[in-house]
Amino acid sequence: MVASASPALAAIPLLPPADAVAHFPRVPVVDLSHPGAGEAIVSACQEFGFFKLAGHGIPLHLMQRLESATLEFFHSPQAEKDKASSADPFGYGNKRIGPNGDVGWLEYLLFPVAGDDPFALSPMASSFRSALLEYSQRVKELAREVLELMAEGLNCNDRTVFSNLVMGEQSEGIIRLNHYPEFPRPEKQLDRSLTGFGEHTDPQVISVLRSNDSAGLQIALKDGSWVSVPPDHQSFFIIVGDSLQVLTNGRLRSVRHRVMADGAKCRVSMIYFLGVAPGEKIAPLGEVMGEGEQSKYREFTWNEYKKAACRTRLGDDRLGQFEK
Ligand code: GA4
Repeated sequence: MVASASPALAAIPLLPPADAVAHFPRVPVVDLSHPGAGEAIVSACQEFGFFKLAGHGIPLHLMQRLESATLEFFHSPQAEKDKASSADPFGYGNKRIGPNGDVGWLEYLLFPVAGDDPFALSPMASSFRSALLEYSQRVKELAREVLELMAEGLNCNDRTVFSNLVMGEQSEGIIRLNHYPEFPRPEKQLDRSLTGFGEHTDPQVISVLRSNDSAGLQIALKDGSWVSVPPDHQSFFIIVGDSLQVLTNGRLRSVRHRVMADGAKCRVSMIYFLGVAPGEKIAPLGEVMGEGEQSKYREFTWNEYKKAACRTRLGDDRLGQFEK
């Protein structure tokens, strides 16, 4: 007998069951402490727009500190969590993603990262805020290192061409803390997979993702097929975003990805999205263009991109409208 889903679950689109999606047979791994990391980053970003980062030097306990504080928040009474929701995209959200009707089996917190004490005004406990601050500072420095190695790997004369764009005072960073809960008891027997976070590409330059040891992340390969990425709570996953695809005139590929929720074990992920400043032009950098190479995109600013993105659904191809 197939029991029917509770209303909370019924509203969420299904995804193919976990065993119908192949495991990523060879997840590219870059060890930051190895020589040749720059070339390895570039080749992974050309082929997949994605890689696993090991040897990064951020201690596990620092990641786990934020993970515990995050879980403590999500386990607090609903009325408490709702106090952290707001009209703009930032703050607490539940099932609804973005302004255009996308839904997924998750709840989340979204924070802008700007200034010296970006979370000072956030409505969470001070221990949560300090875990977030420590984590975000370390991950931002890590992102700098990755972007500088990437510039070297692309043979740029200036190794800071990418990092400078996301490290400025005005550069826009976002942290997203996602909680994909276990399904309610009756549904656990159903063996169904729901959309946790629907397929999309990230808008920014790069995203640095860390999750607990619970599966769910899937990426699309060049041929459009989906593979699931085995979780690794000690590593980060780096995701190339639309901005970097444009900055490199398509050499590095922004990767479509999604999260499947099977409800068996809760998944917690924390993602730091590193973006450029609002008025920054997003166009292929001279440093990466070959002699006489034409831009594949018409020029636009980050503000223009964001305005356009706000009118789209999660799965839409947001770069399409800027292609020549
Ligand atoms: C996808 C990546 C990040 O999670 C995010 C998302 C943002 C939001 O949640 O408000 C967007 C989505 C994301 C892209 C298109 C728009 C905006 C939801 C949505 C439908 C925080 C981001 O920067 O872009």
